Formats: sequence, structure tokens, C-alpha cells
Amino acid sequence: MQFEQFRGRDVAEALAQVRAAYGANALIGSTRVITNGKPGGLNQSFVEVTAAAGTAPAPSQTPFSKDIARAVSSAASSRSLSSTASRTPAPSRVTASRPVAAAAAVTPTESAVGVELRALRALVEELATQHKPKDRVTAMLNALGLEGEVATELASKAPRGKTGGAALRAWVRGEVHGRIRTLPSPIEQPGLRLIACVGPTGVGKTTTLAKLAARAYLELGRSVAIISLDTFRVGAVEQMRRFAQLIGLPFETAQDASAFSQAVAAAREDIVLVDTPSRAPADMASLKRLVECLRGVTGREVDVLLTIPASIRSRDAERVAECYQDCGITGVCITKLDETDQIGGALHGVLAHGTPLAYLCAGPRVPEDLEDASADSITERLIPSEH
Ligand SMILES: Nc1nc2c(ncn2[C@@H]2O[C@H](COP(=O)(O)OP(=O)(O)OP(=O)(O)O)[C@@H](O)[C@H]2O)c(=O)[nH]1
Ligand SMILES: [Mg+2]
Repeated sequence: MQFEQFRGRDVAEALAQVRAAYGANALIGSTRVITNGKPGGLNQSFVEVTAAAGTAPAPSQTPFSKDIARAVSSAASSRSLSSTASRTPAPSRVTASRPVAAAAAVTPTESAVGVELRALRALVEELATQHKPKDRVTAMLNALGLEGEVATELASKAPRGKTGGAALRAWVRGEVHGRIRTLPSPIEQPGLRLIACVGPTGVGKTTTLAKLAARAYLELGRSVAIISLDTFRVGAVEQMRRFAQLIGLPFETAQDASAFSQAVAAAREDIVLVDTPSRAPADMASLKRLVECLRGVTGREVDVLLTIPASIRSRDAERVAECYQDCGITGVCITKLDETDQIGGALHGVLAHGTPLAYLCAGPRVPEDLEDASADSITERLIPSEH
């Protein structure tokens, strides 16, 4: 069967050409966008549809092609497509080219607009394949919230050649999964340990610490004490003291490094959990005090968990990591995963510097909304698999 090419400035124009030549029974072989590849105002692009006359199915006809044929027979008849036909190039005779990506089957009640919308989506996908995989991966990572050097570096390794969207997505999932390091749950490690959550204001440090305390003491049967360094903020000490009383844990406060060191030395429990204050970015004195406290601990393994919300932007995550690096960060807790579906920024530091992920929190409930971090779980949250 001989297929002919029909060109127009858009789908409607090309379809009008098809309809004028073959009427409602036209068979569509392929639809694609052709461009001269020049930038800006020099760019010339048009839609090319290949079609043939007759009622027999085209050899390479796809569900998408049927959509177009249906659009020709029903939707196009409901409005004047021919009004634009005079501005389009004349059709020329060629053999059928490859079909475009298949779209979902048309439902009997689907409107002509719906058919055309899906035709346009298929065209956009077709257009996307004309961009380099590197650029498409960069765009995909940016949409996920991963930016800057991490995105550039990942994208530079994108597979070459024409690759479909699903394949690229699977590739990105694999790459991200392979780069995520995790920290074995500190509250489950043997021996004497001190665990502190540090990070910006209101990110969930105290809540995460309470979850760790409840899980370690009530579920794992570890002995636990809590020390609060957050002695300046109104109500902070009372908040933690009430929680400690509620589950029956020893509780101390410390205003400076010397008091902190004494409180740690006096603790007989396996695990000492430290609630830390948040600080304004410019408040170097309070950061210095925090570093002094945490760096001065002796006789215990120390875990300093940088606590960040899932919705943080890459640049802010970078800035926060820099700010707290002197504390000796050993792992990252990502909180508030229930509040966003774009978590790339929070993963930025994990991927950029290989900092291991320790815990994930997807809600404020103590201790239910705490899970040990895993590459599977965080990758699924970043790029959900398509079922
Ligand atoms: N939705 C949701 N809310 C959370 C989560 N973790 C903590 N929160 C809530 O976030 C708010 C702040 O939590 P805090 O634990 O007080 O945060 P913080 O970092 O200790 O705050 P400051 O000490 O004031 O810097 C509270 O209302 C918590 O209930 C979480 O994973 N999901
Ligand atoms: Mg707090």
C-alpha cells in the first residue's frame, strides 16, 4: 500500500490535508514533527502525517494511528479544518514511515478533543525523543527537584542514542538507587552511643528524637537517657521533659559544653539522645557551642544526624549541610515525607557527598512515623515505579 505525506503547521492542518485527499476512511501510518533544527526565530517546524486511502489496516498502524483516523472521521468533520489547508505544503508521495508511540485505546465515549489531546501528547513524546538523552535526563532530574552538579553529573552518564521516556526513567532510578548509602539504624547498634539530631528550625528534630527514644526504649528494650541543649527557646525544655516523663526516661538539660560533658559522663544508659536547638544562619556563637558539645563527647560512639525536611530545595540542602558540617554529620534524617512528592532537594546532599541516609519520617506520630532508610524506599519515593 502506498502512503503519502501530508504536512501542516500543526496536527489539524495535516489532518485537513489527509481528509481532503482520502476522506473519512483514511489510514494513518505515522505522525511526526520535522524541524530544521535552527534556534529561535530561524526555527521551522511542521507536522508530517503519512496516510493512505482504503479500508484495509495499514501494516504499521498503531492505536495512535487509529486515533488520528477517528479524529479525521469524526472530530474533523465537526469543525472546519479545510480553512487552514491552503497554507500547508502540498502532499507528496512516499512510502509509510515508522509509527509514533502508541497511546491508550479510545473509549467509545471519548470526545474529539480528547482524541486530539492524546494525539498531541504523542507528538510531544515524539518531539522529546529528538532531544539528547542528556538534556532529557537533566530536565527529568530538575523536575524531581535534583539540581546543580548532581543533576549535571548524573545526566552526563545518560545512555546515548534514541531512548524512550520509560527507559530513561528506569535508568535514572537505577543510577539513583546505586548511589544511595544508608546508615545502619544507630539505636540498634551495640555499645554506648550518643545520638543527636541537628538542623534548621522546625524541621522535626525534637519529634524525630522522641520517635527514636520511644522505639529504642519501648520496642528494642534499650536503656535511654535524654539531654536537651535547647534551653533558650521558650517551652522547648518542658516539651522534651514532659515526653521523657511520659515514657519514663531520665532527662537532663545542659546550657554549655562543660555542663553537657558532665551530663554525658554521668549517664549510665546505653543510648543518650540529644535534643539540639535550631539556630539562625548568622548565629555563629550558638553553632560554635553545639560543635563544642558534640565534638567533646568521649567514651561513646557519636551519631550526628542532619535533619532536613523532604521539601527542601537542593541549594538550601547544600547550604544547611555546609552550615552543620563541623558538627561531624554521620547521617541524614529526612522528615515530612508526607508533605511533598518532590524530594530531590533533600536527596541532594546524600547523592552529592555520599552522606548516608539514616531514617525517614513520613508523619508526626511518635513512634509510628519513623522508618529505617533504605535505597529501595527512598528511590520509590523519588521516582515512583509505573505500574
Ligand atoms: N507532617 C509531618 N510533621 C512533622 C514531621 N516531623 C515533625 N513534624 C511536625 O513539625 C513540627 C515541628 O517539629 P519539631 O520536632 O518541634 O521540630 P524542631 O526541629 O525540633 O523545631 P525547633 O526545635 O523549633 O527548631 C511539629 O508540629 C511536628 O509535629 C513529619 O515527619 N511529618
Ligand atoms: Mg526542637
